[in-house]
Amino acid sequence: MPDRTFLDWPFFEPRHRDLAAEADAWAARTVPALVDHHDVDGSCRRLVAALGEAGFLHYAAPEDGRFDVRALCLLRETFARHDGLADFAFAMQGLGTGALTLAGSPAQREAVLPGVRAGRRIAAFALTEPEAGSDVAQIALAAVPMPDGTVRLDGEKTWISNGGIADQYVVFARSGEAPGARGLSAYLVPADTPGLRIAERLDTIAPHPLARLLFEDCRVPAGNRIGEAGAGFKVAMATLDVFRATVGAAALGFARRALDAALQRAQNRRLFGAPLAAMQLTQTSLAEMATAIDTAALHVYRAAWTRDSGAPRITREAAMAKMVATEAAQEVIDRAVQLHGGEGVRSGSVPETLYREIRALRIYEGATEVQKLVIARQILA
Ligand code: COS
Repeated sequence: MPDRTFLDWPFFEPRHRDLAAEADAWAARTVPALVDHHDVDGSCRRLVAALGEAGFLHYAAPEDGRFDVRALCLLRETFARHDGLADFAFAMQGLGTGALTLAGSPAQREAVLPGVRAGRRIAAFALTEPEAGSDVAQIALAAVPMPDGTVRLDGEKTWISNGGIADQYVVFARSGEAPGARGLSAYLVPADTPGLRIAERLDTIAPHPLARLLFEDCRVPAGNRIGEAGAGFKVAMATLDVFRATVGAAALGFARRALDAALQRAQNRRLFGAPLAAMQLTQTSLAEMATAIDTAALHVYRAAWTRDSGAPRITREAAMAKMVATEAAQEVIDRAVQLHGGEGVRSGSVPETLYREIRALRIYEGATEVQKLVIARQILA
C-alpha cells in the first residue's frame, strides 16, 4: 500500500483527498482490462473513452477554464502508479487542449472541449520539430495567410504524442510577426485536414502513440488561430508551466510504485539467513528512496498549490518540480531494480517496466538541462 500521509499536507482540500481515493479505486478496478502494451493505440483509445465516462477528463479540460493543478497532479500521480499508459492518456487530453483552455475563444472551446472531456475526441500538442526541441524559438513550420481567408501550413513536427490517433492537433507555427519567439502562433488543426499526414510512427523503450507529422499545403481557416497573432510562444510556455508540474506528479507515481515493490522485496527476500530488509545497506537505500519521494512530492504540490492559489506564473516552481521529481524517480527506480537483483531486469517485471517508463520524463516537456536554464533565468531576473 503506497504512503498516503502526504494527503494530509496543508496543500490539499478535502475534495482533493476524496478525488485521490476515487481515482485509485477506479484505476484498480478499470485500468488492467483496458491496457494491452502490445496495442498502444487501442489501449489509449479505450483509456480516453473510459476516463471521459468516469468524469476525470473534466480536470484535463475544465469547463470554467481554470485548472485545478493539485487535482491534475493527484490524478497523474495515481494513474501513473497503476499504469504509464493510463497516465499518458489522461495527461495528453490536457496538454493537447491547454492552449485552448488558456487562450482559446469561447467558440473554439465550445467546439472542441466537450468532446475531449467526454473522451470522444483525442487531443495532441504539436510543438517540437526536428530542428526545434529545447529551443522553441527556432520553430520553422510556416503559417502563411492566404487570400481566401485560410492559413497555409507547411513543415514538420516530430515526437508528437498521440500522433496517429489524435482527432486534432494544437500546432505551433511561424506566423512571422517578428523574429524568434515573438513570431509564433498556435493553430487548431483537425487530424483529417487535407495536407496533414503521419510521415512516420515512432517506437520507444516505453511505447505510446508517437509520430512525425508532415504539413504540405495544409489549410485551416484563419479563425483556427488560438490566441493573438505572435503570442504562440507565450501560449506554449504558459501551457507547459501547468503541465510540467504534472509531469513531476507522474514521475512521483512511478517512484511510489517502485518503493512499494522494493519494500515488499526487502521484507520477503531472505539473504544470509535474514530478510534483505535487516541489512543496513538495504535500509540506507530504502531511506534514501523514501526521502527522495517526499522531496519530489513537496516540490510538485508546492508548484500546484501556488498556481491554484492565484499566482499568474509558476515558471520557477514548475521547472523545479519537474526536474526534482523526474530525477528523483529515476534514482528511486534504479535502486528498486538493484534491490530486485535479476528479477529487476526481467522483461515485464514491475521494476523493469518502471525503468523504461521513467526515462522519457527527464526529456520531454523540457529536459532537465532546460529546467535548469529556466530556473536560473527566473532567479537572475
Ligand atoms: N509564461 C509566459 N511567458 C513566458 C514564459 C512563461 N512561462 N516563458 C517565457 N515567456 C515569455 C518571455 O517573458 C518573453 O516575453 P517578451 O518577448 O515579452 O519579453 C518571451 O516569452 C520569450 O521568452 P525567452 O526570451 O525566455 O525565450 P527563449 O527562446 O530564450 O526561451 C526556453 C528559452 C529554454 C525557456 C524555452 O525555449 C523552453 O522552455 N524550451 C523548452 C521547450 C520544451 O519544453 N520542449 C519540449 C517540447 S514539449 S514535449
